[in-house]
Amino acid sequence: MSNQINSGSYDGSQIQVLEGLEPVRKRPGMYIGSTGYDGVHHLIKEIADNSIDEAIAGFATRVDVKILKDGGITVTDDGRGIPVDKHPKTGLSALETVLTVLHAGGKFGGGGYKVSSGLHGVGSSVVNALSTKMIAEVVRDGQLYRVEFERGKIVQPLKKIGKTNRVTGTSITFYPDPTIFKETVDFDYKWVVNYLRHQSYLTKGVFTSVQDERTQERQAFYFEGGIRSYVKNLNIGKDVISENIFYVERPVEDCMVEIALQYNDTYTEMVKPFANNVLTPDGGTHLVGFKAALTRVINDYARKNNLLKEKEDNLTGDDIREGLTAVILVKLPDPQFEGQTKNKLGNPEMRRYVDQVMSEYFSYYLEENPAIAKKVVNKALLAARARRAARAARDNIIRKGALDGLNLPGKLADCSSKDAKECELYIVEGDSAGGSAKSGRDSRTQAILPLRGKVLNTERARLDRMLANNEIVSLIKGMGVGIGDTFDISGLRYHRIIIMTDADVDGSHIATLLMTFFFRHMKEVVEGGHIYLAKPPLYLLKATGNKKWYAYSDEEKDNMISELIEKRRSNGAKINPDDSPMKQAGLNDIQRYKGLGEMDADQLWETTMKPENRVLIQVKVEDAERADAIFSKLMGDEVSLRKSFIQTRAKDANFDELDV
Ligand code: 0RA
Repeated sequence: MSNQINSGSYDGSQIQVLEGLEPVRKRPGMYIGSTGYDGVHHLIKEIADNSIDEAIAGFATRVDVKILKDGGITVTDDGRGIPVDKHPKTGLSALETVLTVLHAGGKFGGGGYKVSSGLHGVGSSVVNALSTKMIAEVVRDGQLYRVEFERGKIVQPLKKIGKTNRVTGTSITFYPDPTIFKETVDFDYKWVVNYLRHQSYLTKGVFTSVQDERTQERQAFYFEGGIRSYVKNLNIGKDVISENIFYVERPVEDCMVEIALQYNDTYTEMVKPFANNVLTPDGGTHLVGFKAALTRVINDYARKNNLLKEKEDNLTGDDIREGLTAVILVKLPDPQFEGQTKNKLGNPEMRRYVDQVMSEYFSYYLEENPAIAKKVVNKALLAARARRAARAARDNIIRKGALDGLNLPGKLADCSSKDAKECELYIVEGDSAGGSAKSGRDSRTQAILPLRGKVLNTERARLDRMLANNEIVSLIKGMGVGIGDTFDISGLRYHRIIIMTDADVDGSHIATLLMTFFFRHMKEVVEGGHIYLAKPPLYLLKATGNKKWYAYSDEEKDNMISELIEKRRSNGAKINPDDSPMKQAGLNDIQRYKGLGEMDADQLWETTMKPENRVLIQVKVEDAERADAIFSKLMGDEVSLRKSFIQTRAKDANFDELDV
């Protein structure tokens, strides 16, 4: 290839070869990060982001996604339509150029802000290269155009198909190449829903929809308020200090700053910073500017209005952000994403821009809403006081050596192995089941911590109250990770923390309270996949000759009975269809376990603790935002919501699947 460059005689078609898509197929990971689930879904983002850009620029009003039965996906917008005129450099139409030449997309950037992330924005041509088939349809001036590709190469050149009554727009259909995406080429409906929901929040007034032809599921989003609606939704299930949401949208130089915020009465801070519609979980300059301005404006207001006395210290940023829900969205022409995972915005000017907009408009907001301002300041003052009390309480407990893990809780029956990777901590409901677990366990790797009665609901508890609760202190001590600002995951003494409670409403409640504690105060432990729910059997089926079977669900019990009947029949036994199923199956007894306490140590070991037999459910947080909403609903004020959840879903432990 370098020879061709040196020959000095290349024309347009050769340029295309040089900038062609072969490198993308050779090293897909370099262009889309992974060739697994994430990579496949990244393709959707690459295509749909362009349509969203067209909406941000003010030319499209809707973006519709259709997951096809045959493995493809179609993204349609009602924007201007990708231009179809000849591109001077390639001799191809602009549409074909955008889809076959690497990095060509940017050159066609429309008016307004080009909000492609700059990082992932490698464009539609990459998707084309990694698809067995791609079909692009464009409507301009009432004419429908169409072009078709296979693995990035044109197989049906651009052709005018005919007239249509759609005015303008772009529609792209593609099929991920299974020889590239070896793990999976299945699109996940939930991923698309989540992506579109966020894009709709971040682009006010855009209508988005997804339709799944495989399952007939469909969903649509439209948020008139944009990030205001986002904040409102993040606070659902929480008591807000005022319905009035602070909102500002201002251009600064060639950038745009948009902020929405609202306080709730919890202790959790939830600030979501975005740059060009990309979430930046590690923050960056926009977040720094926001925090600095918020802290300064509130302290200034508090001083000016004598809410903060002369001799009192300034409120800290942490105090001020307790119970704060905020979304910060900046748009800028050339975003720099930094850090190991590129999750942090680096552009230095954004700090100033956000600070400037926030300072000016949030000051107005406080002046105009003195009742809200007073509540916000008082809340921060309370937080400051509580923080001092919590620190004193913790220091006191640490002085007594109670949290350091050297001094293990009296109730803990530890295991003998000190290799955390193989160690398990069973948190067991009740002393009697705790006793059976202790006798039945493998004491080399399994430790037992019995908990008595109800666990404190930590959704609304501050550190000082938590540290006054013996069960919680035992748990923290036993785990060896500390709490609050002394939390350190490297101290974790067991890589599996297994919650073992009765299979009834109370047991589910205790499990939920424990999960709340882990999610709110030891999130890293949950994220590390260390939390599990043990699933004790629901039934014991007994037959003559000391034969027995355990069933872990009603369905499993019914299947077992059918299998036993079938087996007897094929062994030639006479089966009377008028008999009860139990009798037909040759069973003497079906026992329903009401609690762990009904099992003796051997049974508990056999059914719920022995690694080869037991059923464990790993607790996952795939989407922290949704999990947060669920815990707020669950553990907040609304008792009816909580009851129905506990009865139906707590044992499933997949926060992502729940509807909130
Ligand atoms: C640049 C110029 C024009 C349209 C677009 C980009 C465009 C790109 C995409 C990608 C997906 N949907 C899109 N819609 C529009 C048209 C400029 C003009 O018509 O004058």
